[in-house]
Amino acid sequence: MTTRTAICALLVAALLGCASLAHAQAARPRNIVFILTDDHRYDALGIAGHPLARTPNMDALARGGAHMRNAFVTTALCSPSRASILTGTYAHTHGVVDNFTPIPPTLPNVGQLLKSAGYQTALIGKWHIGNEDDKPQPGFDHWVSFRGQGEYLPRGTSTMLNVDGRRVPQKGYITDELTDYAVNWLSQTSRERPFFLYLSHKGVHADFAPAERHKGSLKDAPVPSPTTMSLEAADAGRFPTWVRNQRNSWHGVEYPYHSTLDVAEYYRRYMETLRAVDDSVGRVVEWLRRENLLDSTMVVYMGDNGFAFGEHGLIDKRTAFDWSMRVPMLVSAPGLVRPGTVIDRVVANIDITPTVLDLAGVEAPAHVQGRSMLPLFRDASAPWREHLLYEYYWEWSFPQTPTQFALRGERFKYVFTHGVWDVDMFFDLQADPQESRNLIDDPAHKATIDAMRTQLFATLKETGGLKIPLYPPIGGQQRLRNPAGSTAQPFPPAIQKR
Ligand SMILES: [Ca+2]
Repeated sequence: MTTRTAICALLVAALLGCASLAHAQAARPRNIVFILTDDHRYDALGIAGHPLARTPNMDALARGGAHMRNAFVTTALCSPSRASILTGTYAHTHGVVDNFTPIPPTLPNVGQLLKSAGYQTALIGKWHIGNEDDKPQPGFDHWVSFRGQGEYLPRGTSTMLNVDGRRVPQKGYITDELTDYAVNWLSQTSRERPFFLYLSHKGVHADFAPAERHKGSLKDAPVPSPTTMSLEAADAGRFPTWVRNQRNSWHGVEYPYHSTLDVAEYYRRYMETLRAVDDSVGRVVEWLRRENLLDSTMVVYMGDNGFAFGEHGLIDKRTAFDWSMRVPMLVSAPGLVRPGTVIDRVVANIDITPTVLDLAGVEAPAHVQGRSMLPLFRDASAPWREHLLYEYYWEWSFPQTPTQFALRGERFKYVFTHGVWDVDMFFDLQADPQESRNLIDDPAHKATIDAMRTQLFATLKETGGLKIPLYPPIGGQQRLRNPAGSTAQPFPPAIQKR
């Protein structure tokens, strides 16, 4: 063997060694850190180019792994989305279609499944499934939560945390305090078994309250003004009557929360509040780095739904517009996800449970309706779903948003509205990413619209969704209109007699 051949042989052996090491790392169970934030819209990230975003830690997480640019939730509302994350099922399967209904005990959550497989597990932060109940749920060795939405800052005895069943006063700003609890628990975990941390922030849910250190930090920053905000834009875009009417409602720019709220200022406060969540991501990642655990841990960051700041004349979430159903999703998993990966396949909250189970080598139960994303991490062109099913069920409390079912593909979206005398919606997101033109009556798209409607109902049928979950009304209704705002809007031209 010549010297050159020997060097080549050594290089090949070294490369093979690296490959088998990577394989061994990928094959064995890893630690899992799942960080969930509340109402974080998909584009509110530095890497997404948002002018108000100050998210260096989230950006670094994405750069070190994957940015899932077409990540969605299957229902854009806190409790239903969380129940879908925890069980890997659609809202029509778990039945949590409002913020009051608990997950049925027949559907084990991902904590239970990983704990049974030997993981050390903790849930720290917002649970908010089943209304005000914050008692420890099965599947978590350690539990830190609070009732309902929780509070950003302590307010005497009304802001108590539930720590493993004990009432403990909240001491400080909630995002920082939850991170303290998370890092403290991580520090106590054994290296003998993998861990699963579910860190679920209250931030950035309304009413936004930034940490003291971030207050006013964006006060002079210009706020993007949505091109779809005006009534003229809604008319020109051929939007349904319910969309044009909602602008003058609790969830509209003309009467937001039945107040005179300045939506641009509200947006700044939201982005300032997000900065502490970014700090939290940085602290958790730094702890993993210091403990030399980054390489053996998958970190997933995502939002539970989006939020509008004037798009289509609306605020809030619930609808099938992208600002509502699309969320940030960032994945770091050294050895499994190459740094700088960008994936545009349509992934969702229901894919989280099957993905982490796959990583842990645990078979997903038959009821799981999402898919493991691990094949996509290896090869972004791997076989995958073409469209994602979205659903939202009308709520008594907020009657301005009707029941909606939608199919979202990488290019097209079809939205079927149930229970109102109105038109549906169809968007070409490649040509019109801001969803400014409803193409439902465009003959050029008729064949695609018909095919997507057929597929929507086929998907609903296959997944047991041809039913409307219904519960008795709870609480009051936010149904007022502002007499000084827009009047009732006419029927869309498409359903006026010609
Ligand atoms: Ca939410």
